[in-house]
Amino acid sequence: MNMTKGRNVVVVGTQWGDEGKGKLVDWLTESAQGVVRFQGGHNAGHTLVINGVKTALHLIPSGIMREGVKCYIGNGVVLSVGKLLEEIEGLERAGVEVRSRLRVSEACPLILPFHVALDVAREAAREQGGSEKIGTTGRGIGPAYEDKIARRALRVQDLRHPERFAARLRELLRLHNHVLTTFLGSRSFSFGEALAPYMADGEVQFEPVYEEAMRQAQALAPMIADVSRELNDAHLQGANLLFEGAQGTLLDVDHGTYPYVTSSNCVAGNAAAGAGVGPGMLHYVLGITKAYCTRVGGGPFPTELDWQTPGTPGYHMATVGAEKGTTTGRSRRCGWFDAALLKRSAQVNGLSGLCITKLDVLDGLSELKLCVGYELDGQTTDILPLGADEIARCTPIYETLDGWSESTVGVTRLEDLPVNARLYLQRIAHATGVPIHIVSTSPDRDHTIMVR
Ligand code: 2SA
Ligand code: MG
Repeated sequence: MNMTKGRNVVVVGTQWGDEGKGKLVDWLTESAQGVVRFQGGHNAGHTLVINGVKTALHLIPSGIMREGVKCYIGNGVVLSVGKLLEEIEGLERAGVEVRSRLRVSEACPLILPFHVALDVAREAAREQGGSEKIGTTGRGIGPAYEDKIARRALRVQDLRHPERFAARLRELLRLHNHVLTTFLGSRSFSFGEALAPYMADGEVQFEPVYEEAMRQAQALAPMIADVSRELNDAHLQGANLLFEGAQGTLLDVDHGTYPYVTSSNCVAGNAAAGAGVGPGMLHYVLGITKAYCTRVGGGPFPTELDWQTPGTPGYHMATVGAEKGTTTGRSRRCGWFDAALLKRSAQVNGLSGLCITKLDVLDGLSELKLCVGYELDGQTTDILPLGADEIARCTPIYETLDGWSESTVGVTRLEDLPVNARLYLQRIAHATGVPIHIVSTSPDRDHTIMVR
């Protein structure tokens, strides 16, 4: 964990996102020279308060808040240039210098307005066709990754070649407008105001998309880089790099609760592929883990509680934990800690250690349940199965532990935690098979316990 020279750390969420990665990345950045995003897009989010100004970051690594730290957006990220520029301007208004410290991979696939239209239309079609919505963030993430995998995406580097860009854009629009008008267009729904400037007759128009992209290209140009090469060079010069995962392991497109997942690999291994470095450059994997579970959007959640009725433990988690999404403001579903889920997460990430966050939210609950396995089709299992249908059929097997009434807010030494809180942590480490290296006891960066 010691960030001596040339030691690189990957930070991943081990549940369904919103585990509190932002605080830990900010805290660890003290010993890093570079922070790297390697997957996802502006569907991620955390709020920072700088000099009294509230700024939500979705794309730019939170390392940007530390002077001198370089920030990288790797090839694995799907990029909305418009949203990136908005974020840069927001930070600059708060007095943070961004442009000289931010590097954006030329290999990032672009998110363009038709991706957002497709995302919105598909969700509406699912709902109207009687299937459960994925509950996407509506940011065009899935359709942008589809274009990447189908080898037809427009990428950051194409912005440098207006003619090539225009030709490919026309092809993409032919394809996607066909889908929008024939397959999805028969359903009645609204694309919303944000898309209005690009749409006419239910189709996305070439001119506004092209012109906007070319304008944005100029502003982006100085930040476009060969991020893979820069990271390898920084490593050779002894820099400590921090790879900042977005979303969480159970939202990973392969290992999550498929199809209720995001469209990228959120697991630690993708830090290498999504940034353009070798796996040997990833030295330590920190799994950020909430002391209970939350998820936003659709899909199975074995330990979900009633989180809407006052007086229940689920309501306690939702309200004390202020469980609302940063990007969309949606309420997060809440439930008991799931050690069998975490066992899956530990395996697919190769976790070196856990950071338990929001322990203080559990203060005052008289008893705590911890899921150690499931009953599935008459058998028991100690690890989360693969795929939404199997997971939906799981009945959790719980252990019950005593809670604690003392406040743990702001505690900075393990021995100062109530004995039942320590027992709860011990049980988590034992049941998941991963040592706990850090415990966070409030959003404040100083309220952090280093266990070793
Ligand atoms: P998408 O938009 O295609 O990635 O959505 C697919 C699923 O992934 C979930 N997802 C998330 N879950 C938790 N947090 C996320 N980021 C924001 C935040 C969310 C917000 O940090 O607070 O503000 O609502 C995130 N991004 C994607 C999503 O809910 C779908 O289940
Ligand atoms: Mg978040």
